Amino acid sequence: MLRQNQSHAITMSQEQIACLLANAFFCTFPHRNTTQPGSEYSNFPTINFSSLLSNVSPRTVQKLKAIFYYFNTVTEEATKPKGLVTFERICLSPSEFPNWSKQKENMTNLHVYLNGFIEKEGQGMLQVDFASKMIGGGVLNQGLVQEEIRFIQCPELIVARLFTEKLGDNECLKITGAQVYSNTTGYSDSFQCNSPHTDSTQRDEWKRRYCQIVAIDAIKFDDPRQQYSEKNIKRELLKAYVGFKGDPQIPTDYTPAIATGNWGCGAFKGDPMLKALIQMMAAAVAQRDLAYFTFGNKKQAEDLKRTYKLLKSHKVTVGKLYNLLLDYCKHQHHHHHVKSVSDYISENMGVHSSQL
Ligand SMILES: *[C@@H]1O[C@H](CO)[C@@H](O)[C@H](O)[C@H]1NC(C)=O
Ligand SMILES: *[C@@H]1O[C@H](CO)[C@@H](O)[C@H](O)[C@H]1NC(C)=O
Ligand SMILES: *[C@@H]1O[C@H](CO)[C@@H](O)[C@H](O)[C@H]1NC(C)=O
Ligand SMILES: *[C@@H]1O[C@H](CO)[C@@H](O)[C@H](O)[C@H]1NC(C)=O
Ligand SMILES: *[C@@H]1O[C@H](CO)[C@@H](O)[C@H](O)[C@H]1NC(C)=O
Ligand SMILES: CC(=O)N[C@H]1CO[C@H](CO)[C@@H](O)[C@@H]1O
Repeated sequence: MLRQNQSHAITMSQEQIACLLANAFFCTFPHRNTTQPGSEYSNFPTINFSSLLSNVSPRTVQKLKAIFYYFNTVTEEATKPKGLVTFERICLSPSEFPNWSKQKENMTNLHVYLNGFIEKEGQGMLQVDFASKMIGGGVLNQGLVQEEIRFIQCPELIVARLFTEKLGDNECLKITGAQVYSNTTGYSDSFQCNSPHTDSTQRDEWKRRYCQIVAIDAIKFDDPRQQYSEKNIKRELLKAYVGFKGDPQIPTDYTPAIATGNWGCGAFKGDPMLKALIQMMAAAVAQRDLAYFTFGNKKQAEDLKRTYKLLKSHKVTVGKLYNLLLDYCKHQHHHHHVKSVSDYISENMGVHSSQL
């Protein structure tokens, strides 16, 4: 079990995963029959497939199609995958938390992509899963946004629900070696599973596909104004940082860039610009470059490029940007007609650069 506050990894063969998922499909895991508060596994996601099988809807039909493509591929002698997959829970202790207002790092490189997908154009990079605390979110239910789609394309990810306890604020889950089994298009009600997919991604020396995904869960804001507070900004920074932090054994020159986008900005109501800045700061402290996908949103892509250029040309460090964001939170609390975070920063950057 990957329990809270224990950094630990599990590596399994793809065949073992298929066996566990076959059991999940038939709902054979004992003790995993209730999510009642206080019950034995209340702090874990559900794993048996009963909710998927019993709620017939266009969404679950598309999901099951992908699940069947997966089982076909893993049970056919000719296509049976013969590699491994690693699931690693990474936890930071308070002594490893950055002190954001004091961080002197400059912004790393940022490349904004108007089109493209994290899982496709982000190949070879560390790919961000906009996760739920309970890994996989609504994958075994009606959910069909970024995380759930990824888990449906790569059903091996679903097995993480068997052993990954709810993520704490200082933790992430990294998955190395997952394979894509289905070709899909669309999301939510437009989601369609089109055909089986043959994944020809190379394998590493552990026979894992060169594919690394990191699950980080953003805060779900009931009221979007809640995000403009020091406590919540710090929480999101820490979460992004634990996800982005490289392996200390591997030199930064060999550490791939991060492929991400509007993390926690849909149903979770995050402000896309604030979330982009938070991820830029975490990436800077982790010394990694960012590829940011705006999924066709042209205005956002331009705003982001402009803000990034400004930060670079003013040599704004992580600590300086952090202090600007805290000032912005105060401004938010004192004014009725508030500026956007990017407008506030461009107007106040000069003030801060002369002060610091
Ligand atoms: C995990 O560690 C963090 C940081 O030390 C702490 O705040 C949190 O309470 C711990 N959680 C559990 C469940 O022990
Ligand atoms: C759940 O399963 C356990 C072990 O199989 C059993 O003891 C328990 O009574 C079951 N609980 C419910 C609510 O079905
Ligand atoms: C972080 O830095 C600030 C400013 O110097 C200081 O007041 C604070 O105690 C530091 N926090 C930690 C956790 O070290
Ligand atoms: C940030 O960039 C400035 C010059 O633009 C340089 O002097 C400084 O050393 C850099 N800081 C770090 C932590 O690399
Ligand atoms: C996925 O399916 C779509 C629609 O059927 C098709 O246009 C596309 O070429 C397919 N992609 C792959 C990688 O098979
Ligand atoms: C057959 C079985 O164990 N079904 C359970 C699957 O999980 C859900 C949610 O935990 C339970 O409600 C089912 O009883």
